[in-house]
Amino acid sequence: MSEVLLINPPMWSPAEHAAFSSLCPPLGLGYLAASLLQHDFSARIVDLSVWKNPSEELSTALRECQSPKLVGITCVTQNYFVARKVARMVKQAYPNTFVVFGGPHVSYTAEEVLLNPDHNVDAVALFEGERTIVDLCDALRRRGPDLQCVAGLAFRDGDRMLVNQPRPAEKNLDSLPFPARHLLPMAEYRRPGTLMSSRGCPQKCIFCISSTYEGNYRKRSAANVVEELSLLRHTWNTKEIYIIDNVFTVDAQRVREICAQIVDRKLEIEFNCVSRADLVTAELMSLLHMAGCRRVEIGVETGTQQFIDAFEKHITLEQVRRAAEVTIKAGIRPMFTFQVGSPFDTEAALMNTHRLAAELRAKGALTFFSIMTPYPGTPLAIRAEELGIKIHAKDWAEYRTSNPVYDSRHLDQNGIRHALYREIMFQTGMGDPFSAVPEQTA
Ligand code: B12
Ligand code: SF4
Repeated sequence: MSEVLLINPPMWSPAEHAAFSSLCPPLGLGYLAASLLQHDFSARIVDLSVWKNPSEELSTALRECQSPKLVGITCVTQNYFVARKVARMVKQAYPNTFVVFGGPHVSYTAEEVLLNPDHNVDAVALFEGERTIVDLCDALRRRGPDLQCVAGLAFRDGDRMLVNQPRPAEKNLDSLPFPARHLLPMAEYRRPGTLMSSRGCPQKCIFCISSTYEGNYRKRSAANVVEELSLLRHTWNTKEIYIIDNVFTVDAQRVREICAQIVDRKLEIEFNCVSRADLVTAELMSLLHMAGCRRVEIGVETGTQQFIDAFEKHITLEQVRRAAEVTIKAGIRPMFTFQVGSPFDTEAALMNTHRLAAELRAKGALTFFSIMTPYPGTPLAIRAEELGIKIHAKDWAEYRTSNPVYDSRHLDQNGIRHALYREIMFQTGMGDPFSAVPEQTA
C-alpha cells in the first residue's frame, strides 16, 4: 500500500499507436517520487503510457494501492482530457482520495481544471512540484488539513478557486534527489536514458513556455550531473543518453567540466543534447564529441531572419549555417528544428524555410518540422489578438504540433497544414516545394 500514487496518463493521438508512447520515462514524476521518499512518504508511480491496456492497468494499481491518501496526475495539453478520465476513475474507486494535477498545461489553466463541474480534481500544483507535493502530503496527514499553507497550490473551495502564495523555483538543483527510476518500468522505454541537467532558459522565444514555466535558468553542478550519468551507465546499463535540457550548452564552462569528467571516469556513453546556433563553437563541439555526443538539436524555426527576430530568438541565419558546418566538422550530426505556420508566415516565406532546410540537409544535417502551436502560457497564446491569430481549436487534444489550431493573417489552417505536408513530401522525394513561388527578399 502506498500513501501517494503518481500517474502518467497515456498519450492520446489520432494515430493508432502514438509515436510518443513508451518513448521516455516521465522524469517529473520520478523527481516527485524521490522527494516524497526522502520525506518518508511511500509512493508508487504508474506510467500508463507504456501498457497496451491502460484502463486495466489503472484499475489494478488502484486495487493494489487500497485507498491512497493522494493521487497526483501529470499531463501536457494534448493528453489533458485523458488525465481527466484517469481522475474520474480514481474518484469512482476512492471518493475521499485527494486528487492533485500538475504539469505545464494545468499550471496555466488551473481555474478551468478546478471549476469543472465533475469536481474530480481537488487541487493543482503550479509549476515546479517537488516541495509542493511534500508540503501537501504533510498537510493531508494532519487532521483538518490547512491547504492554504501549501505554497504553489491552487485548490477548489466550494465553487471558487483559491490560489496560495507562489512557490519559488528551486535555486539549488543539486539539493534535489535523483529521479526515483526504480519506481518506473525502465525496461519498457525505447529511450530509458534521459537526464535533465538544468531547468529554465535564459531566452524567451514567444512560442515557448520553458522560460516562463520553469522560470530563470538554473543549472546543476558538473559533478552532480556526472554522478547521475554514472548511475544511468552502471546501475541502469544505459549507454545511450538523452540530455533533455531546453538548452544544454548555456554555460560553456560547465559543459567543458562535464565532458572532461565523462572522459576521466571512462563512462563510454553516447549522448544527444540541445544547443543554440549562437552557442555553437568549434572548441565546444569537439569536446562534446570526445565525450560521446553524437547529435545536437538546434532550433531555427524559419528561413526568414525578420521572423526569427520577431520570435525574440536572438540568433541569425548566418549563425545557423555556421553551426551546421562546425558541428558536422566535429563529427556530430546536427538536427535543425523548424516550425511552419507562425503568425508572420506567408507562402513565400515558407518557401525560404523549405529552401534553408534543404540547404542544411545537403550539408549533412537532419531537419525536423512541426506546426507552431499556441500552448497556454506562451506569449504566442497570450498575445494572440495582437499577433493576428484566430484560434479555432475547441478541444485541448487538438494541440499536437502536427495539427494547426489557428488561422493567421496570411494563412488559414489548411494552408498551414499544407506547408507541413509539402515539407514531408519534399523530404521523402515526392514533390518539389520550390516549383511555384519565387524567393522572398525579406
Ligand atoms: C522530454 C520531453 C518530452 C519527451 C518525453 C515526455 C515524458 N514522458 O516526460 C517526448 C519526446 C516523448 C515528448 C513529447 C511531447 N512533448 Co515534450 N517535453 C519534454 C521536455 C523537454 C522535458 C520534460 C521533463 O522531463 N521535464 C523535467 C521534469 C522535472 O519537469 P516536468 O515533467 O515538467 O515536472 C515538473 C513540474 O511540471 C511539476 N509537475 C509535473 N507533473 C506534476 C504532477 C503533480 C501531481 C505535481 C504535484 C507536480 C507536477 O513537478 C515536476 C517536478 O518539478 C519538456 C520541456 C521541459 N523543459 O520540461 C517538453 C514539453 C513537456 N513537451 C511538450 C510537448 C508539446 C510535447 C508533445 C505534445 C510534442 C508533440 N506532439 O510533438 C509530445 C507529447 C507527449 C507526452 N505525453 O509527453 C511541451 C508541453 C507544452 C504543453 N502545454 O503541453 C513542453 C513543455 C516543451 C515546450 N517548451 O513547449 N516530450
Ligand atoms: S525555444 Fe529554446 S531558446 Fe527559446 S525559450 Fe524555448 S527553450 Fe529557450
